[in-house]
Amino acid sequence: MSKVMRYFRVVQVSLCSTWRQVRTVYRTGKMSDILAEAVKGAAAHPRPEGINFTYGTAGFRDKSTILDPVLYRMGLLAALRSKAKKATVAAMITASHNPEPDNGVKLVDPMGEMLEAAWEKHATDLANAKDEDIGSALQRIIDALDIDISLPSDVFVARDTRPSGPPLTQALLDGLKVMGSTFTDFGILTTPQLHYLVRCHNSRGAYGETTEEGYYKKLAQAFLKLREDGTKKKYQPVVIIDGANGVGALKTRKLQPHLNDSLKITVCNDGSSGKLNEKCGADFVKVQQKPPPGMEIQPGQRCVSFDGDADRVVFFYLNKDGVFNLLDGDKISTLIAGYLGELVSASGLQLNIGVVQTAYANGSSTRYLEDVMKVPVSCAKTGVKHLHHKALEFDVGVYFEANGHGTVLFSDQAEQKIKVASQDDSLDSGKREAATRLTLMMDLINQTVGDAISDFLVVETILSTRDWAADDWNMQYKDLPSRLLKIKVKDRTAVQTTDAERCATAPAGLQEAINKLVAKYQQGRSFVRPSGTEDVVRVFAEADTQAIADMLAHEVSVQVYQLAGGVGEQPQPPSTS
Ligand code: NG1
Ligand code: ZN
Repeated sequence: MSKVMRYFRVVQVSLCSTWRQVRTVYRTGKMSDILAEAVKGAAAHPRPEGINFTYGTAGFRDKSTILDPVLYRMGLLAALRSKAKKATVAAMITASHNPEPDNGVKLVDPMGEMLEAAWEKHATDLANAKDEDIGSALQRIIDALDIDISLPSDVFVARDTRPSGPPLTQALLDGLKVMGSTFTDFGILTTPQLHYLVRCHNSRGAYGETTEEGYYKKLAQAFLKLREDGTKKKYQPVVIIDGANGVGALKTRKLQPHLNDSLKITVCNDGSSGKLNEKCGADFVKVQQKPPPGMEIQPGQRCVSFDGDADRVVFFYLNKDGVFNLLDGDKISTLIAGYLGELVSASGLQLNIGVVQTAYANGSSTRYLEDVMKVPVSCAKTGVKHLHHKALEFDVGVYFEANGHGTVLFSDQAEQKIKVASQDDSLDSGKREAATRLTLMMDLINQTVGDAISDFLVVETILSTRDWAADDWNMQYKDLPSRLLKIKVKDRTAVQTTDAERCATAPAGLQEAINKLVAKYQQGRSFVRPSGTEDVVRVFAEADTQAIADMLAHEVSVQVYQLAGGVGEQPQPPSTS
């Protein structure tokens, strides 16, 4: 090295180390100010003694009356997450399908994904830190992840229609303000709309316009282009939507004008009288296997139920004999996978399509997908983040929970190939047309997260293209009867599972007992797992008749009650009347 070069090298090194020192002093100074402010701010959001909060499958969820300190702390954490990712993140205030007095919060990552799993622990630690320990809890996260506190942060915020939403939003904003974060409060949105907006923003508009109107425009434009002219023999463009008395009803009304007259939508349970999720909504319909009371339904009429934050959707109808038929997440994923599979074949593209389900998927749907449709099926743990993760393994990954929460993911490579094919003049028109329809389907599908409004439009598109009535769709395969029960136990973590929750590893003897019971029945299947959102253990059973599914679920419940520390009265056998 020449003398001159050496001189510059020395200057460079000393400048770098001086800069590092200045930066450290600046960061430390700024950090101690912020941490002190965060502790001071906690005085207005005191944490109650004796409660342990956990960031579960759907963020924090609890009685709204105790959540104020959690929201404040999640404001602090959201700002840190934004600094760590050097991008805008989001916080959604909702308790989804749970009763109106509950509420919750979940953080959304920059591309609209769920919060990275490794941060769930930080969220739980911070939520459980004593008021005076907030500073050190934040410091631990900052040190562990080497977050530059002097970076800017920006957070999008939205809530569902719960009356507890505004004060909880305020608590979250207080946390953001303490951190000096900028934010946009979008007010009332569906959960998937917020996921969509944060992705649009961070992709600098490549995913769409960062406005609520932009969301409706993107979906409606794709929907209208996919709609074919001509009268249909069986498909009727008429639906009734049960909005669960929540945000889905409000937002469907906003979508309607964008759809022109292509679809006649009647919205019921729109919040004008009933309570959120009370005797209505996707969860009620799925669990009770019946329509919400008060809905006037003609035989064959397609009905659609959203949940309280409109990220789940199920369809149902009464057949000509008035018998209730549910078209749940499994039927939706089968319908979508079948249609996308056809488009991919017609386009001539080499893309693998797979379906991801959970153990709650109806056994008939899994068999139909694997044996008849020849589509690979993966089983993931409950919670969409697990399904989402597995769906990324396919070029086109269709994932749905049986309860109606799901979407489709297209890999970057698949998206690229499809777009190129749609504009490739050297391809024959059939191939190009199929690729064009695939690009429109990609626009219609909210790839960030399950979205009731988007999924509903996807299903309507496929039914219309196939000229199918609800009955035709339902006939693809026949659901096995099933039963889902919940059992209260002293400590739900006493139940532990493996193999995507299909096998219980604790308490000792439980899985052996389940195996023995299952072996008694034709097509019997049962598994148990601790809920991630409620303080219960869930029991699922399936068999060839409803009476047997009910009996198996009951017998397994008794085993859970006896072996896993059941509380209250022992489960009673199902009534046979
Ligand atoms: P838990 O409470 O962990 O079973 C429920 C649903 C999940 C998922 C989450 C999040 C069932 C059996 N479980 O989870 O599928 O949707 O809520 O909302 O439906
Ligand atoms: Zn929901």
